[in-house]
Amino acid sequence: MTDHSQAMTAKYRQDYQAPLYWIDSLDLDFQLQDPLCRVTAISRVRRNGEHNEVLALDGEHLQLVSVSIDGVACEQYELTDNQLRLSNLPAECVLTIVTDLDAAGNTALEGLYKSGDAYCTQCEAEGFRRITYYLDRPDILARYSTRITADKARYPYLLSNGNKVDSGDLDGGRHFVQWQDPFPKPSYLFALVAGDFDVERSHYTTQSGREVALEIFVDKGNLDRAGFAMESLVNAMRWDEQRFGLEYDLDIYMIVAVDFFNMGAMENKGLNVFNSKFVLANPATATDGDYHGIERVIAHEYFHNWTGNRVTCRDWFQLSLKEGLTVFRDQEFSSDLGSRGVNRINNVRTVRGPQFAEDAGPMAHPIRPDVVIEMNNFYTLTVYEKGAEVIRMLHTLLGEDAFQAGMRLYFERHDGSAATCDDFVQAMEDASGRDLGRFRRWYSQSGTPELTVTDDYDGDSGVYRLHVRQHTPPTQDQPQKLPLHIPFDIELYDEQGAVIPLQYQGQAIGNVLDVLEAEQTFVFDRVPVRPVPSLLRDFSAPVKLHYDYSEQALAFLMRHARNEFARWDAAQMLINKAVFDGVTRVQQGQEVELSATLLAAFVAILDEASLDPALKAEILTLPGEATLAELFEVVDIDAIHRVRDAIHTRLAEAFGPRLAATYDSLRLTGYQVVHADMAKRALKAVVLGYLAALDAERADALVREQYGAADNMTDTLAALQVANSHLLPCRAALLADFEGKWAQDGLVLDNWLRLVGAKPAADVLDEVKQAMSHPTFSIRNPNRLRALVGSFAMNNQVQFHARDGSGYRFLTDLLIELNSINPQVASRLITPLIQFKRLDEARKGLIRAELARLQGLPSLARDLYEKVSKALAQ
Ligand code: B3K
Ligand code: ZN
Repeated sequence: MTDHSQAMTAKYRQDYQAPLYWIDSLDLDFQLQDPLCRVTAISRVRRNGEHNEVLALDGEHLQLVSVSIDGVACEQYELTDNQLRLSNLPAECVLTIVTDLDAAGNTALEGLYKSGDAYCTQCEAEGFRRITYYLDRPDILARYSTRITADKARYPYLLSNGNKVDSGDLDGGRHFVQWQDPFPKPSYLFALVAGDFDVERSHYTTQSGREVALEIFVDKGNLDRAGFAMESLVNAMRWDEQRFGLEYDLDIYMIVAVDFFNMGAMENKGLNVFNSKFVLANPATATDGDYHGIERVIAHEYFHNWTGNRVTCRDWFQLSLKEGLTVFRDQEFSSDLGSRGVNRINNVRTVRGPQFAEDAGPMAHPIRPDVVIEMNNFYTLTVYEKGAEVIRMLHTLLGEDAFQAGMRLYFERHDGSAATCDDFVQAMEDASGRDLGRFRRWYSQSGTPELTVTDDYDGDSGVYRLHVRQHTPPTQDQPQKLPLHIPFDIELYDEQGAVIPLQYQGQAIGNVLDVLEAEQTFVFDRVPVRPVPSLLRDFSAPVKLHYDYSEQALAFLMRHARNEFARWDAAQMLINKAVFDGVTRVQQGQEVELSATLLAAFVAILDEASLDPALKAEILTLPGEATLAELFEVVDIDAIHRVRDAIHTRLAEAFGPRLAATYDSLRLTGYQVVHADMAKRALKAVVLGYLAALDAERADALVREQYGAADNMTDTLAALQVANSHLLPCRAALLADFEGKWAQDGLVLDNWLRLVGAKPAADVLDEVKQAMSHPTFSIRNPNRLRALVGSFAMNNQVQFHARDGSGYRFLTDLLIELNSINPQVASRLITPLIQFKRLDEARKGLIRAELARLQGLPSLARDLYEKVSKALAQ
């Protein structure tokens, strides 16, 4: 990166221009070899209209060998460190470019790189330019054919997109395979894998009768961990046919699990590449949570085949077009297959916690960003999770039938092309006849809207009024905000918990109110008593709700709300009130106290025999410290921690002997990955945590027993987590035992690394540093890093924010090292250092100094540059 200023230039959504040239087909030839791989790329280039502009091809970290145009060697090109520029091209030509690249030296894990012994690729967003010079933008759709040649013994499997059309042996122990992908695609969906694997095989017959071969490639010896991923794939294929009417379109669907991967997985056409974390599972190695994660990610990447691949994005500002929509689809899949309530709760936790924090920080952006320096920085919670909430709001406003009609129209109009978010909303609008004019602002406006609700009731007339005010506070990227179209789902209850029908002057009113203006009043009549309102049911919009609920009303909703999510949400609000109150008390040197109303409401949940244990577990799980921090203007890290702890202990005392009884009632014989059992294990883990708060000695014995007897990773880890978070006497011995058992297995060892990082004690950094010299730890492996350092920096609030600045310094030192190894991973880990606005002045000062240290680096990667400079501009 010699031209520093140019590399850091921001790109604006408004500047989009259609490409000057098209590329209709690309024939790739890969010679995989040491030390450099050779790539020959033959493209059919077609000028877009009449002009004489240069063809500027993207390329980075490549060694150019030769260029020819229509078979004639070309010397008249201009080469910079990120472009190959060709002038005076005919209207159509065949361009042949030969380059060399260093896959083994590619530690950024973008482009073609080595994961262990295998070659693999990651091209989204702009990694293809590290493979060959190309128009590396998503609106260039070409037909690809790919020929791969490599040593046959070391790389018996040579894979790429589409269908295998030829293969054969060559001299010198080498062989080749030729692939052809019939579907035109953008370069970011290209994939290549070469290696030696075990293969899990199955097949699927689509609803129209197409036979599809399914193949999952895993490292040798891991075949006993591939079955669940295969089951999930088949479930996803069936679900997409049933719910969305969408079926698969190639003869083969391949998934490859690799250990070195920057994110979860990648939806390359016909050849998904996965982080092995989201493929490999058996009861001994994976937790229930891991199984859920695999099911979700396998489905997510499969669903991209339509929402992302068949219809792709015109430019990267439109990323949420595929990601928000595909997350919505995977959420619906998980909800249709499992518990809708529990899924909703967990999705909302992510939005209210880390996504709201993103909105409040220096990286705030709309789900369709307006300006980007490094595209990899915009694979965010806002684009993905808030993006999915925006799709969910459309679904709420339109209903399933009109929404599906909108999807059909979207595919009718845009299949095989690159589209925009506006195109999507237009299809929804045209298919449903609903005016989505104001709704479109969700795509252009950043930040978290706040709804402030008051109400009044007139007993004589039976009229009840809800006054709703909406306001979006300014964000770092956007000072001015406009009113949005907010679907506001409500229900009213009488004092027995019966639903009061919503009506006005003889007209029934639906549950979803259209909040459109800055201030609006909704009037209901024939309301026989002052109702208890259940507001923002199912989190019908990604907003903060302010309504002055009494503790009694919240306890009432915890018991009576008809909707599982609303019951959980009432419990959250009750805890939030207690935390808010508790922090004030602690700051004044007083003890934390909980009201009898709150305690009784939580005891009643534990006692409710007919309640799904999974939902019980969710309700009884206190919000995390980072989420609680969202409640405060100035965050008192230590007070929040103490208050949360105290609430946990008070609740444990109120539960008393019920805890041991519940724990015993939840013992299972044998391990099965089915909802009913997962629910019991989840509740058992929560109860064990309360037991530890109540009676550490007793808990120590129980934890040892559970750890010793467990026949599955879920119970094993639940025991370790309680030992770790309560620093039980057994902690050191159990952790050492676990480390000894799984020292060779990186994925399982990640659990140990997470526990080490989360140790709630002042010496945690010593243990973290020691863990970094574990033979299975490598700074080059993103999973290991995220497990250890991510858990320390994101889930160990008190120690990471230690007043002496040691946590900040540790992370910054690491980021400096990572800046040159893997900037993408560095840029994810920096999050807790840039979201410092609400910390006290002393901590802010310490963090600013560390960020300044980063900013002073002579070769700061774009990824970190963008975030550091925004953070320091706060
Ligand atoms: N589309 C990929 C994400 C690529 C991230 C690039 N930095 C996985 C997914 O969302 O399905
Ligand atoms: Zn995705």
